Amino acid sequence: MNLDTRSTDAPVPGAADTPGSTQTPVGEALPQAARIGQDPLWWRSAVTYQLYIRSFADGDGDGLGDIAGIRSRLPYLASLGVEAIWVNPWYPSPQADGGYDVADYRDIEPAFGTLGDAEALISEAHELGLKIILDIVPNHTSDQHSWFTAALAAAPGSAQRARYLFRPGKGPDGALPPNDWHAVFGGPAWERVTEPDGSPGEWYLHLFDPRQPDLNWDDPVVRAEFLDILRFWFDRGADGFRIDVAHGLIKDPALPDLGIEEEVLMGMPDREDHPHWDLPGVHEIYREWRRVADEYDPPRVFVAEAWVSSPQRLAAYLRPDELHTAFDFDFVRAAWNAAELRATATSSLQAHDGVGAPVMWVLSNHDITRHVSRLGRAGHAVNPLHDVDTVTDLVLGRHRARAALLLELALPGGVYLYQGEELGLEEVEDLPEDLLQDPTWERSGHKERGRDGCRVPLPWTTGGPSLGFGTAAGWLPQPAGWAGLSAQAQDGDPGSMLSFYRRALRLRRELPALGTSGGGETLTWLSLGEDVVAFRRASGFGCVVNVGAGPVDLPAGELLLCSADLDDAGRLPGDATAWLTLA
Ligand code: TEU
Repeated sequence: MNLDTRSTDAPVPGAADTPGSTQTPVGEALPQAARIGQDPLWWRSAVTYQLYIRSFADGDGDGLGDIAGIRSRLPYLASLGVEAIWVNPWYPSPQADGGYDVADYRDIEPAFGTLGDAEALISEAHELGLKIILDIVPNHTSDQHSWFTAALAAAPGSAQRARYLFRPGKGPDGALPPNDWHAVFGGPAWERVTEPDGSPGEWYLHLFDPRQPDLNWDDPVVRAEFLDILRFWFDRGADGFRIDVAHGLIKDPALPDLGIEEEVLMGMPDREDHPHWDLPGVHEIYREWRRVADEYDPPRVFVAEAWVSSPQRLAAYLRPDELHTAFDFDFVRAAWNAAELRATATSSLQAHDGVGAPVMWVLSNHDITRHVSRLGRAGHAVNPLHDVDTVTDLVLGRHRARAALLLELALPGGVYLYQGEELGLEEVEDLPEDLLQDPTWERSGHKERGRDGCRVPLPWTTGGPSLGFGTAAGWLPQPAGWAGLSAQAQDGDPGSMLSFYRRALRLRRELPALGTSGGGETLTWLSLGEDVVAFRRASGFGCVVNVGAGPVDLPAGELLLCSADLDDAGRLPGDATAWLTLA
């Protein structure tokens, strides 16, 4: 596609004009929570807070976060000003991959609580006006799921094995894997089983860890099971689902070799005709899911985690009869560079507009290096999601993180925040090797440390064995400096990151140009200099991001919020964002 990266005053489509969308400002007098609670299109513009349950708050003192911890912190989330929460997988699981190895999709991991606790959390969130999104993992189950243990006990060719992707090996004794695919966490994507009679047997596919066997989505039993799981949680009040690895469910039935010698850990699909990422067959699955979501009142919603090769391929998941939203990972990957940020926002907005869907902007999640660290890397020509760079300037990173927040909150669409970013937490890059739990560490042969550094338990207070995370030490240790970054330390300090997040989120709710359901709005880029990303939205709202090092003049207007103090001449300093009402 032709990306318009010029800094012109040409209008760019923003949130789309879909048949169901509303352009009327909804209930301005109501508190945001009530407003969101009543708006069936809340998902088009909501700010959603991601809860990595293991690391959010530990209610029972076992070192692991849990539902009791979340319930105790709901008032904090409501006062932060978010409108929805997304909870990472909380189902019974051996925790081989932080809960993304699900053993039972209709219950709660005992270490996290009970089904009753989950139901209580859902209703308490709703009482506070917060929507709640759960996480569904359809690409694979745990190897401890009853389906997989049954498959291992059954014979090759059985109905039980047909739910997964079992194949004979290659070579005279079948001792070689069926093809050359690599697992995302490292090593081959196939594991050989021992048959019930003790002989070496078939192989099964696992695109992630061997303890996460891939399901066979060509089996109607698998399809029916997941429709029922959706209903199970929708019936209990869940407002929607985040879909894990939404682009991975269908594989080329010929299972052709990839022909790639070198492993690309946590890599991106690098070609449009990839044999196991983003195959056209996934779309029929989501059309079926959409019909289930639409049976409910209000309709339930989906957000896809889909790592695909272009904004157009992402938008294909968001056609009106498919999913509602998807994370915008192009924005996550964009370098701190005006041309690149503008090009990324433009292409994302245009592609989404083509299908009438809002963009979901993201800076961090539980899989990628925290953005305070990414934005604090020396150079910033690139913005690696995983690599560790020894030169990280956290002061600069936090400075830019504030600017980046105002940018994403000002763009049309919704925003996902990752727990702890409101405290300005950095990636923890020096966790002792013997504590690392991400399967990537072992599976990569200790080449990649993995994602534990963004999953360290949150600091709530300035003291205690885990800085208020719980009454005991947390499952990963926190850096000493996090006492000063705790919610307690930042609460009431007007200059803190936490206060800044609260202010920005409040203003987003109050300004008529921002945080509405959208519909037919255009965003107009303004030319304010080579290092400046600037745009105008409805009602004369303006956002100016200075990604350069030196100060720039602001356009005439009333300053609403700034991520840093203006200089003595009233100019916007480097690495800062201003919100204004343009004159
Ligand atoms: O992540 C999917 C994942 O690992 C992608 O980052 C991957 O690089 C991509 O699919 C390749 O195209 C999800 C979860 O967010 C993660 O925590 C889990 O470990 C993973 O799925 C397996 O369930």
